[in-house]
Amino acid sequence: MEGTLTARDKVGVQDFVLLDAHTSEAAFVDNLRKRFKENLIYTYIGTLLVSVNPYQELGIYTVSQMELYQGVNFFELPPHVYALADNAYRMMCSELNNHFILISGESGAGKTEASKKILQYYAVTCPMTESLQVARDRLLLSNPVLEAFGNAKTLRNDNSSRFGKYMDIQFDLQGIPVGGHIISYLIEKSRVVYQNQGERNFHIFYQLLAGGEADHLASLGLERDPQLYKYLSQGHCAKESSLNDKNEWKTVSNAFSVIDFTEADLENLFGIIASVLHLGNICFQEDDQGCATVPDTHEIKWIAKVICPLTPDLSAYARDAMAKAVYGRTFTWLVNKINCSLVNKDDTKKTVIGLLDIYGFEVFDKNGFEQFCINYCNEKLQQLLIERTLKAEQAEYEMEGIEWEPIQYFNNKIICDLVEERHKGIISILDEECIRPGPATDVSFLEKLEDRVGRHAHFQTRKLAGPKGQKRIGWSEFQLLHYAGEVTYCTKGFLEKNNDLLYRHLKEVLCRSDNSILRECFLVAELESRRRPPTVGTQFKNSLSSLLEILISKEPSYIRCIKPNATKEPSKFDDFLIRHQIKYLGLMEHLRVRRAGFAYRRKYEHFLQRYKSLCPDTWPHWHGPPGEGVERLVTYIGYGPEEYKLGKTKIFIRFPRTLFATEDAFEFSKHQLATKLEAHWRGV
Ligand code: AOV
Ligand code: MG
Repeated sequence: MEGTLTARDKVGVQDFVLLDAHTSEAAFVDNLRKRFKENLIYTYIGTLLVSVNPYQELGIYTVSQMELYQGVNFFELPPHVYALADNAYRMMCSELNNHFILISGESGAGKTEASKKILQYYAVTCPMTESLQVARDRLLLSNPVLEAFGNAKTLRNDNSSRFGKYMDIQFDLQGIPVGGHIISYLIEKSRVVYQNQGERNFHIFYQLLAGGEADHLASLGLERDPQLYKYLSQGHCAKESSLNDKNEWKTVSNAFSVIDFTEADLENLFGIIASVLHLGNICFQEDDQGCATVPDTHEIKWIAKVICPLTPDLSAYARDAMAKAVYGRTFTWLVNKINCSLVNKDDTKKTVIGLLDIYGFEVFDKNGFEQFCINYCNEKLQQLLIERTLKAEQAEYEMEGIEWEPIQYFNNKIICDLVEERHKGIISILDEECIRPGPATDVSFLEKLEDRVGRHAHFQTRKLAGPKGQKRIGWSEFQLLHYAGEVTYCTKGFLEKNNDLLYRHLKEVLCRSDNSILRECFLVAELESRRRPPTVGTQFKNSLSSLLEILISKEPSYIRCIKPNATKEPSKFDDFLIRHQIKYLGLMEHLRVRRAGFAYRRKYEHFLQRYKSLCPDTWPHWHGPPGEGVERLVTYIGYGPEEYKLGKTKIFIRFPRTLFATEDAFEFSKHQLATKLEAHWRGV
């Protein structure tokens, strides 16, 4: 007995549900820390997987590890991302239904790595035929391409995904991966023209310069040194030692050849990448009339001519808007192109596992329009989680015929409505300000918010808080009380970012470009249309609503990723930072929900299989119905009537300590058995 207790003290428990009831946040952190110190980065809350980024290679993603987890019951082995991936896969195969795995967490927490591990797991363990190998390889290789164009070095993560990603992996009825589909969300276009100190532009620019053949670069009019390009050097870390741009270029080039890109596609694509760099180097000076002139016209002549009638400031603004629009739409084109290569044309029935690698809750010192969108996205996903978790629990209790007390939980629909409700929500109010004639400003937007949603319980501004408003909110800020806590947003830039306008004559130029990708991205129909394109906020709202529709019909699995420290160091566990994430990831709440009914449930067969050695009636074999065997077993080991309930196919255990004690007894009996066997072998 003592032996197991010591082990638990040292390495913690592998499922938070096994901690004592009323677990405090401190106990939660403590368990996570114990495990992290032992390099045990995964822990469950029931079927949810919590993962702490180890910032080091742990040797736990080998093929033999994959084989170990293949086809094994979820709780039989230590927690692992492979166990979760395998469980979803097996359920999909046996029940022929669709699944998704939602991976969330803050920047640098390990979401993208987790999604890659899952994809690799399927690539290695799923059955395969020779003719479908190409489909599998394309699925795998879509990653480096998307990462090259959509990821960048930031202060928080050297390989930070600057877009949200949902990827469906399609399987045929034999469980072979046969195709896929990717949807991207809100690529961070502003990075194309500006980077903070210590950050870089998207990887692809640096990779092309470092790895491209000399004559390729010459044909694009590019020099090898990234410092020569304004769009690449503002963060002062163009040559980042931790990133190997040259090698990555090889990986990306190879990926392009597998994913069905033609020579012409690549020529056009890199023509665009090069032109963005040239665009960034155009400078404007003022002439006698206050208009912009371009002193050095060797970079690009045509664009400069178009924007000259503007002042130098406006010209620079137009130049940047054009670079952002071109890059943003090219990224969308790229995703579509990859999707074409992942399409499986055979129309037999397929099931899917969707992987959602999406930005977690963001709370910075200054929060802007981007954080507003990201946090709104998290509200929606939280709603999905609560609904699905509770619904699933409720359905299971009903199915098993178990009495059950409803769980109290905070329904964050009220916050989703505050943001998204038609005509009334913050996005609608923002849109109104964006289109109304007359001088709309970020200040008038704030006033309108105060006027229209000022009385909402989850909304606050400095003015509304009154002189006694102790909350530190600036005059140009508003605060939302999100399900995960308060976040203060600065309205500066909201209107401009939501509008995302591009001068009409620039669009005209792009529609008529020689470059066929640009012509596909900027359609003449858009110029001819009298309808205003939807704003960024509304587009995002619509795409989230479609995402939710995609997810709601599928069976969920969740991974919550945690970043252990801000310095990207192995073995460093920063309590403060971790507590913060536990809060924003809603983990305590999840544990509570998970516990409110029955902490644990197991199919009779599995329960019996594991613990049958504890009762002489069931050991070594029980020949009757498994439910009766379990009843015999738990009565023998002394379960009280309040501790458990027997359903139609499963035993439900109310308190973790009950299962805990059973586990202890099991470990002890194993130990006894081992000692006996050892003695036997020694001939004692
Ligand atoms: P993110 O996707 O959650 O951030 P990543 O998955 O890119 O974070 O992880 C950041 C870095 O942490 C990786 O580049 C690895 O160096 C390391 N890392 C993450 N998970 C593991 C692991 N399981 N084992 C070893 N190292 C790991 V962002 O895209 O910025 O929100 O937006
Ligand atoms: Mg990522």
